[in-house]
Amino acid sequence: MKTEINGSTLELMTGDITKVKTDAIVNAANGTLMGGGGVDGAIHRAAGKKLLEECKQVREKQLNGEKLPTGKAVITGGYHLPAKHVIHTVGPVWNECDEDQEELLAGCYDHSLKLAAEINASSIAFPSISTGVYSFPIDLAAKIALQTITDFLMTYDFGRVMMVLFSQKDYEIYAAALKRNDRAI
Ligand code: AR6
Repeated sequence: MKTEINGSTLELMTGDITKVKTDAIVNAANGTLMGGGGVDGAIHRAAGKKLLEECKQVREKQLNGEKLPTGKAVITGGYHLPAKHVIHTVGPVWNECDEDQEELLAGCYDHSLKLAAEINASSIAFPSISTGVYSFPIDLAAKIALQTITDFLMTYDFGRVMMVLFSQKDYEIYAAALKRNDRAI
């Protein structure tokens, strides 16, 4: 499913993000940037050891040894991936009592898109951030993701944004949210 927003394209597809040839793919990482399970593990396996080495450098030099805060993003090379760059972001862990989590999830998409624009990327692919291990409800996550991407595309002349969903069920949830998305008017 594809929609045009202000001259750019927002596209939903099913697939494995490690196989997508694009300027940047986004990793649903954790604050350590040292890899993990889910899409993070898949990206590190496909990119090879040099990705972890660069992540260690980013931790030391850009983050002064601290963890990457939730909702923020950093960029590295793609190494053995077909994507040129990997943008690592940390989604919120779902917790019903936390009022900031919607804003934090929106921050993941917004900061990743802005980093991509800074390096003059014109294509980017996102996984469904926080909806695996971090248990964010996928209906709400889809709404936040698509609204934030739409708001960005209404402001920036970007190119192509893809949401790469790992199952048909996730794809259908995002497709329903895209049909309801009224931000692109
Ligand atoms: N391509 C596209 N999507 C994928 C792929 C893939 N190859 N593999 C999994 N997904 P998750 P989170 C989907 O758990 O919830 C890690 O351990 C998956 O089906 O990867 O943000 C990190 O180190 C789900 O829909 O990320 C963190 O500790 C979505 O990607 C933690 O998990 C996100 O699921 C982050 O949890």
